[in-house]
Amino acid sequence: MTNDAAEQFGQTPGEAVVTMLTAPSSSALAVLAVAGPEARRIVQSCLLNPHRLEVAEESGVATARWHDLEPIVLRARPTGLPVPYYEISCHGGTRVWYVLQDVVKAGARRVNPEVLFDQIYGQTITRELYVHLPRTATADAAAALLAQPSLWDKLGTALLQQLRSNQTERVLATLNDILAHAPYATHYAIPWRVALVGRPNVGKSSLLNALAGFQRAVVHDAPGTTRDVVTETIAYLGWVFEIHDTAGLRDAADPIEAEGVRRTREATRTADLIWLVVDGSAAPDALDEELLRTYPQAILVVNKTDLPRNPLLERLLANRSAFVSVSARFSRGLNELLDASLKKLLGTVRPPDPERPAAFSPAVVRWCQELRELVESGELDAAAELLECRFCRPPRLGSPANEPRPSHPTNLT
Ligand SMILES: Nc1nc2c(ncn2[C@@H]2O[C@H](COP(=O)(O)OP(=O)(O)OP(=O)(O)O)[C@@H](O)[C@H]2O)c(=O)[nH]1
Ligand SMILES: [Mg+2]
Repeated sequence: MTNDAAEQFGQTPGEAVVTMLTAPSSSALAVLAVAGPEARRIVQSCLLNPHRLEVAEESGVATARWHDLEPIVLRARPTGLPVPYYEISCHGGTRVWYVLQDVVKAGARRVNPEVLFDQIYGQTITRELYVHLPRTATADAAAALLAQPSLWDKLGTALLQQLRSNQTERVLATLNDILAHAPYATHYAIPWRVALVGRPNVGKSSLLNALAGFQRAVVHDAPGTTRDVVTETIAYLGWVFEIHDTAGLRDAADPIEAEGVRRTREATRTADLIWLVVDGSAAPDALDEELLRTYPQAILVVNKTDLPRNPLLERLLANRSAFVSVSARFSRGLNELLDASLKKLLGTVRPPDPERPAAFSPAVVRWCQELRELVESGELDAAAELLECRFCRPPRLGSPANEPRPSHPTNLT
């Protein structure tokens, strides 16, 4: 490690930081990362068998015992990164918090993963990957994210060649394509927000429960049952939907219900998608018509299709090019509803794409836009520099030029 790297690492020379790499959850296993000039001393002081740290340094990975006998797996990467870096895999749940506490007591500062990855990877695609990876909630989304550094590495090299041979049109076409897909790629790590709206008693809460697979929201045959926004997340084809069940929309005299209606309108403002539910067995009323006019972008969901359809509904449906029929009570039509939703959001029905370089975070979107501006204004040297330092995974500070490039810190062998 160079002195520069040590100074860059934190405000206090000689410090170490610790962070949780795995999402806080009731998982069986968890991983902590300890990094910084003091990381070695700190980790060693927590081990019952401190010599195991040397074994980890020699072979990349070793089993060891925490001072209270807890078995752990220790990974080490002594070279290739700007600072000493260790990973501790231990039991998850509440157990990992004790291990974390021990590391803090031994002198490490607890930080968010962003701080640690900033220091190790700088403003690069790899940093963006590690910051966003724990936020993904499906295996497909995680796979699509994990593929990004090598996809961008390859694409970056191709774009650099195109820049050097003045093929700016090709570079711009690629960047435009990536930016056009950014609105969905950013959802690898962020759920799609869906607001369930409709007049009271049409079966919104029942639909939420059918999708969640358990009785998340109270269902009742009295209109005005749901007062607050009730949220549940579900996964479908690798995407995550955060569904917000809302109070039935009507002019409510009751002040609590009126507040619920205000929150419903708020939820529709921040949603990526609106499901407007109507009761297929009942005659539509003026409120249904008004809601259709208020939310022309919504997917119309006709519920209670297990009951005979009310003939008066035809007039309401006649003005709509598409609608989805469901029965929340019998969990029918749910996949069709989710397919229609993906089609609306993505233009297609498919899982996150592990083969396409994607602008999957706000920072990556910004870099692509900056790159496009530089190419458009003919500043090709600056564009090449931006490509190299953000996307092409150059050897890191402190690693000799002939050393392999650093890879995923959990893949240390
Ligand atoms: N037959 C039938 N009944 C349903 C279906 N979905 C909901 N219901 C019934 O419709 C009534 C209202 O259901 P809820 O899910 O509470 O309706 P809601 O739209 O959330 O109502 P509010 O919270 O008052 O706005 C309940 O008696 C449900 O059992 C369905 O698919 N088929
Ligand atoms: Mg409800």
